Amino acid sequence: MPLDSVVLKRMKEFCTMSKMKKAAVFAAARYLRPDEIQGLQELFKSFDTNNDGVISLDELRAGLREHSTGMKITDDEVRFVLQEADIRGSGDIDYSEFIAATVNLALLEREDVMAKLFEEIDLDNSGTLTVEEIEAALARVVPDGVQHQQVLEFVRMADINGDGVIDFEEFKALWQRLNRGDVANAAKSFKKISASML
Ligand SMILES: [Ca+2]
Ligand SMILES: [Ca+2]
Ligand SMILES: [Ca+2]
Repeated sequence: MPLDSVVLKRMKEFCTMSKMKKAAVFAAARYLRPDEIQGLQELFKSFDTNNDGVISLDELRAGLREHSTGMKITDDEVRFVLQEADIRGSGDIDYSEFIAATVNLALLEREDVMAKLFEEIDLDNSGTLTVEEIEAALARVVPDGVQHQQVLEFVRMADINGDGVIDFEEFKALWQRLNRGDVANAAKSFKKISASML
């Protein structure tokens, strides 16, 4: 059975995202209902052939080759996908990472998903996110964290009213902007990185 081309496209998109965006997608995807990701769950199982809950390099290679009939996928390309999707750096792709890499980003723009993610980051329940709160949230997802400069840039980009913190409206607006931009740029940048893949 050929792998759904939409899912492949999402995987490519994910591989070209910044580390910060990957962490955000990963964190938000945890708030989707099981029925919303059922197809992806089954796809994960089809990759995880030894059923140990993670996709190893060999399983990823076999899965991608099996699902992309007629297209050649090199070892370098498989390693590239593993490296980019393995956001927590364990050397394989676990279930949550796989869902993050293949989820429909439009689902993550939903008000309830955004609200839950915002609440999770807003540790002191102030209704706004500080640089420190965002850094702490990122550190919980990606073990080696994200560069301070990148977080500052993110806050500057999102902080429309210029008060130095991000409220929920600013958070939603930035998220939607990021998603639109990534869709447009992903194909181009991925081509550069991995010319013939998928
Ligand atoms: Ca496995
Ligand atoms: Ca806060
Ligand atoms: Ca603000």
